[in-house]
Amino acid sequence: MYGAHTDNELRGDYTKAKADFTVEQRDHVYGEADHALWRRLYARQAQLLQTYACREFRDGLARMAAADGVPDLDAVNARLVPASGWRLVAVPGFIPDEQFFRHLAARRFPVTVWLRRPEEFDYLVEPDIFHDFFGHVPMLFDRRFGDYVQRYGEQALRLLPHGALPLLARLYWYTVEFGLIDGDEGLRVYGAGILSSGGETPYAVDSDEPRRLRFELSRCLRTAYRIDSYQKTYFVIRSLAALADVMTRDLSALVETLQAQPALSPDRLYDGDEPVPPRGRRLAA
Ligand code: HBI
Ligand code: FE
Repeated sequence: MYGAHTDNELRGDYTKAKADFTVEQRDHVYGEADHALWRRLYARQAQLLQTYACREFRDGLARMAAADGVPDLDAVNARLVPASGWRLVAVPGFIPDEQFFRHLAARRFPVTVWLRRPEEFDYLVEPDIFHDFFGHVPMLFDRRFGDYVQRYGEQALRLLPHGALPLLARLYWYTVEFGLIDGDEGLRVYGAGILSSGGETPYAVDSDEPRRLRFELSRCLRTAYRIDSYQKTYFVIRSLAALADVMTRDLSALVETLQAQPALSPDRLYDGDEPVPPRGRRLAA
């Protein structure tokens, strides 16, 4: 997916972007074909949610009322701001790390304005409005998750000048993008990269192929990730409150220690890992 290329060949129109890289969504025109594609994307993912998405995601999605076409960000803000203090801002696409973290730290979530083409129904490299909106926004209705992302933005902004981007990007990747949770409904998904993908949603929860590990902050910060295939390792949190708690401590010292250590491979287990079984092999309650 994305994470490595901020410099060349970005697909969006950056000519009208302001200093903070935001644009006006109304300057981007969606045609009837875009709305039709949106409805198809939405319908496919919505049908997977009841069994795969965590409750907070399902609740958030229901509050967005965005099944009928490409959503208007301001209309969603009218519900999102009172619910959790988060606000959506439109961006041309991938934006520089510092600006991205600045938005998160201020409880503003950047949403790409353009929608993929029909031939990219299943896969695209850069985040589009379907990934950003359908994948990320439902969870932002949850205050605890929103606190986690804001605190992540604050710490990332502070640690970025110290060369911490590789570590910070892994943490975002394995939680906000590809996170799993096992709460009272069993193993479920909260990560946007999974929930905006038709193929990876069942794979992440049911397949015997990838490793699923109990979330541990330093293990996660050290683990390299794949951008060209489904993940080989997922990290499983116990609750969103526990995730938010992780980010209340100052990560400076930990990051400095881990920067001196080699990255871990996503393709194998290490001593001390605590595997979590796929849902398919779990005993009935
Ligand atoms: N910009 N639009 C957008 N979306 C992202 O997810 C994003 C970004 N810029 C930087 C960035 N992500 C990375 O720094 C994080 O994934 C760590
Ligand atoms: Fe994303």
